[in-house]
Amino acid sequence: MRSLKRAVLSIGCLFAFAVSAFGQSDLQKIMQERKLTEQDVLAAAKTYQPSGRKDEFIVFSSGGQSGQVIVYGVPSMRIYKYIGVFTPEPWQGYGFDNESKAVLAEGRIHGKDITWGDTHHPNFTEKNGEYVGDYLFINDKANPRVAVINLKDFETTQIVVNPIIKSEHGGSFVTPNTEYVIEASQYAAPLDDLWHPIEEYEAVYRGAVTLWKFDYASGRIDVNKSFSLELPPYMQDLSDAGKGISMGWAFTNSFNSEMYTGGIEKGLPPMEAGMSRNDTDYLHIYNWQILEKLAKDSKNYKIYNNHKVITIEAAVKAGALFLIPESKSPHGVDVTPDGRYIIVGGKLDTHVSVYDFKKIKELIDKKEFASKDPYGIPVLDMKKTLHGQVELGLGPLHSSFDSKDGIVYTSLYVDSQVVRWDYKSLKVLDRINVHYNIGHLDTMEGKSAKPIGKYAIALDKLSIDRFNPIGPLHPQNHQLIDINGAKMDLLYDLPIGLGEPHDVVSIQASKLSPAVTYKMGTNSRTGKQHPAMTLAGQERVERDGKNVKIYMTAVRSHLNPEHIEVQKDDNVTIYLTNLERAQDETHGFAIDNYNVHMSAEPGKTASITFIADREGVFPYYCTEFCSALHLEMFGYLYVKDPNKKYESAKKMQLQTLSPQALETEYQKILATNKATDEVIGSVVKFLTEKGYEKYPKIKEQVVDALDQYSKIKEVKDKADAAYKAKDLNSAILWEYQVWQYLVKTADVGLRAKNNLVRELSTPMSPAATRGEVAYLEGGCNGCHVIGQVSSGPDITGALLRHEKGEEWIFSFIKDPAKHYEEEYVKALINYFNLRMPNQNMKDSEIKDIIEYMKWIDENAGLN
Ligand code: K7E
Ligand code: CUA
Repeated sequence: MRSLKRAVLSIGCLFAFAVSAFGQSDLQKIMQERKLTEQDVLAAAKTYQPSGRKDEFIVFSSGGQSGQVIVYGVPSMRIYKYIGVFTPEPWQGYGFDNESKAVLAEGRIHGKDITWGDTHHPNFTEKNGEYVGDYLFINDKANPRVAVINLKDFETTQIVVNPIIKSEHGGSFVTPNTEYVIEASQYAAPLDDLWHPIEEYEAVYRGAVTLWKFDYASGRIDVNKSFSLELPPYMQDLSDAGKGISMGWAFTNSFNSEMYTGGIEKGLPPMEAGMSRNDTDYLHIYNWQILEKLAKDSKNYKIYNNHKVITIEAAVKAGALFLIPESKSPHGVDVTPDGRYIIVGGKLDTHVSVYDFKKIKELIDKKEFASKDPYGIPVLDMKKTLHGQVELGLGPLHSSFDSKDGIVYTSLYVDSQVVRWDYKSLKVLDRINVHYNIGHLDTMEGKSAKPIGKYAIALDKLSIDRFNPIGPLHPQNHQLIDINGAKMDLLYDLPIGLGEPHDVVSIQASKLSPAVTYKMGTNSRTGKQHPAMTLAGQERVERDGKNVKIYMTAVRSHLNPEHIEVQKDDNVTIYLTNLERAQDETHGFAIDNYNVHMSAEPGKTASITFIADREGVFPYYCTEFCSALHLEMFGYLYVKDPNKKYESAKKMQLQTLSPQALETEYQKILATNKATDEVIGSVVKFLTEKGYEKYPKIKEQVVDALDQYSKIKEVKDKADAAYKAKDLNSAILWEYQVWQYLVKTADVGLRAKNNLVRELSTPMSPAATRGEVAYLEGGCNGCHVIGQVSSGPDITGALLRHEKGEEWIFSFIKDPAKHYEEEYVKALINYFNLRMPNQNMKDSEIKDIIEYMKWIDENAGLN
């Protein structure tokens, strides 16, 4: 009852909204103490999100070697989630429950579990080149794979393994209407998956680009409708899809037109020397719309590992594949929002090259080629296709676009800078230092057909001295840059302590509409109803030989069943359905020592399977702190060896309670329940009278509260029946269960009431707000509880209890002793056995407190 009373009291204090009242002088004091410049404070003001405030943009970052995706907000740079993708992630049960194991199993390569990934480039589904925000794709460079993440619940639902290449880099880039997800190889290797000596490099080793077909209806990549294009062993690199005028085309650069194969161990110059010998490498230009048609006729492709690979020859013949020289050791390739220009960076060049697709297309249409490469692919003249080249600085890599026409931002790896420039006029406009060695950068929705700009994020590879030292392995540094003004402005450093994130994509938060809970019984990895969905009352154990299936439910704060008995070496599957409908009421499930864990968000059904190969008693428990009685949310798994004889231990004789004592305890819990129920009654009355139904969020809470309340009847009947049968022990336990439901109802109900009062109360004036601070800081709430008589009188209505109330209260607070002899005050002193002390308030503070008291009176009806 204690905690409940306190909860009721806190409702009394519900006018105590959080108020921060830093005066100017306080701010300056803190700036001095913390050595902050005005610039720093401005940056803080631009990024700080007060409690409860939401971010404007959501950023999805690759998690690098962690094989995960990191989700954070802009401008706050607060991290929201790590999504398990290629790597087990215990919190989400990813890789520990059967449903997610099935997803990870899709990522096996030739039957081998691959439990890590080198994630590089996340990308959204697109429509007309704009981000849709219902799915996210991400590639694994190390083990050529692409994963699909459903943004309804931010869970990975599919992994596809590239059937022909050994490594990749240029994925996962999406065509303008999500027709295909592009994945280009990195290190050339034989496509037939057999041994071939390096001497056969030119003859047999190949690169490729795979076009994964995305099927919107199922939200999955359709492997059967996907195909690849064979490419020369030039070490293909990053890619981007054309749009607008370059719709249908895609672009992939490369860095080994030399076809150098190294041999440092044989005394030959290393790869790095041989691969940067030529002045130019090749930008690959291919048309996926033509390739799509070629993939329909078997004379155009070869089959490797059940997968169609269109030959270079067929692609060239159909006019679907061309090359253009690009500057030494190029890196990023980015198509402008209108699709007209293609911007290529060069790791060893100070220039970026801007290719004009119009010029490219004219040359292709006129069949005007400068030469052919050794594989017969037409090569276009570089100069004739260039719009121009711009000297940006050392090591230009990746580009991202602004909402302003022609404006682009490019990262300089070696110079550690972001450069703002104009790709139409080819002029450099501004540059800013970043810390340090930036790889990718991203402006908001900056790689879509409609960039928003506003902020840029620099993904810095090295953080060196920017953070507190945490050992030799340093975090990456994601820096937020304000790009609204004429000068770029560095706002915030976010250390990323999970792998090396190569790239991020950002989207307006308003474009995402994730679910709050699951439809009851959902298998989150398929989105379909789980065949083992278990509703209340359907909990059961089914045994078939050595296979034991347990259909379990979870709801605050118990798992059902609470005891499971199996025999040693049984094959056990536990299906868990979280029956909650309330937002954020997740239950986790683990069995000690058995390396199993699952996360069941409200409505989800998940399962684990294991061989009970160790005899003993194993507690299982809920792993999310889901309620006050979360620790009680557990049970026992008993694993008994059928081949063993067990001697039962002697029963201990414990003292039991006398019948009178039981009766007393029973009456006590009855009284407690009655009192609690009355509190609930008053809360429900308040909510109903004030029309809670008009407020959807509050209505949701009330529904949740009543859901708990509705469970009472059944339990109460059991209590009554037990009492009738003179089984007082059971009656008491069932009454305690009634109390559990009552407390949960009250808990949510009071939260709803609190929120409703906030909705209904009139806004506080600045004076009243200051007054509340003075009231709280002055410690007035030590004796006065609003809406209640406690160790001092209720201050509600105090202004009205006196003639010239405001004047009297002012004088009383200022100098209470002056009034001690007044009859009214004397009576109060007698009653409370306390005198109102002099709090030495300033006049202005007293005036503010009076304004606060007026506001209390205005809202007194809500108390
Ligand atoms: Cu430049 Cu893999 Cu996109 Cu890293 S890649 S930086
Ligand atoms: Cu459910 Cu803790």
